[in-house]
Amino acid sequence: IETRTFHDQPALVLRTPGGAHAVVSLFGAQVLSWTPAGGSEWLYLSPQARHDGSTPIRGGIPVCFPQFAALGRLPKHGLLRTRPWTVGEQRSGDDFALVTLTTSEDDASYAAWPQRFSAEITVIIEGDRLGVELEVGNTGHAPFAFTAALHTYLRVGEVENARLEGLHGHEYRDAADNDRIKRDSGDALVVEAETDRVYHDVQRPLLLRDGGRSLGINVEGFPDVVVWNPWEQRCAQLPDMPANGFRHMLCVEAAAARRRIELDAGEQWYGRQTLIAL
Ligand code: TA6
Repeated sequence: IETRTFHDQPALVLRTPGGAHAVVSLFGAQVLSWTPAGGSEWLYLSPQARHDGSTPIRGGIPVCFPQFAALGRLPKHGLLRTRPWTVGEQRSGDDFALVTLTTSEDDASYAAWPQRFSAEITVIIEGDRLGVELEVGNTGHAPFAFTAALHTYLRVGEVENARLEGLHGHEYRDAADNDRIKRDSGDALVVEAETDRVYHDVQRPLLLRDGGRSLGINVEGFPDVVVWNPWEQRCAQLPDMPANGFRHMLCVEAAAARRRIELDAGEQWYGRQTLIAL
């Protein structure tokens, strides 16, 4: 584990003796790159992403808290993806490397959302796995409620050729179609148009097939799964995405979006997403 600059911003670089590798930016505690041992990059980072601290970084795994998307009055995706985090624990062994980053309320967050909280992101790489855990504590004296997500941008060869399995039969809210509630009926989701869905109460692991490689996606604590691809038109409106960027990414996000999570004073909550290269 070493602290380095990545696109001129401080970042932690994790490596295991077996060849797994990840980069975690201190800006937003955002994982920006992950290569499993013996494999290839699984995270999409836009080549036009801005790394100057002025906007969220487009790609990797942005942390959304205490608000997912525009489900409230706070800035989109909340308050944590545009601030520097503090490095906590760093540990490595024969086959793993682990780092923890922390943050808590400050004057700006308190002005926007008057709550006292602690947030911790733990990133672990181990052989063919990447684990990312968000832990939230209510350090104030009154309960609060939040929505959250690990907004994971997965890298795919060609999005129309990728298949996401495991969502069959689930209800979802279709944000690309006036928030209509629908039910998934295909055996695999193939993205061929703008897609912005919140799948409710997904208990099963998911499988993403991308040409010759596959990725298992396991989630604990986050009840929902968001699938997002902006497709051509919306992608063209994103200044930090190349015109064809949407073809090489698919967001599959571990989320708590449908219902808010309520946390009493002094309580903690955590949610975890584990990616397994197969
Ligand atoms: O998670 C899906 C979503 O909420 C979409 O609606 C889309 O706008 C995306 O997040 C990206 O948001 P951003 O603020 O990073 O451009």
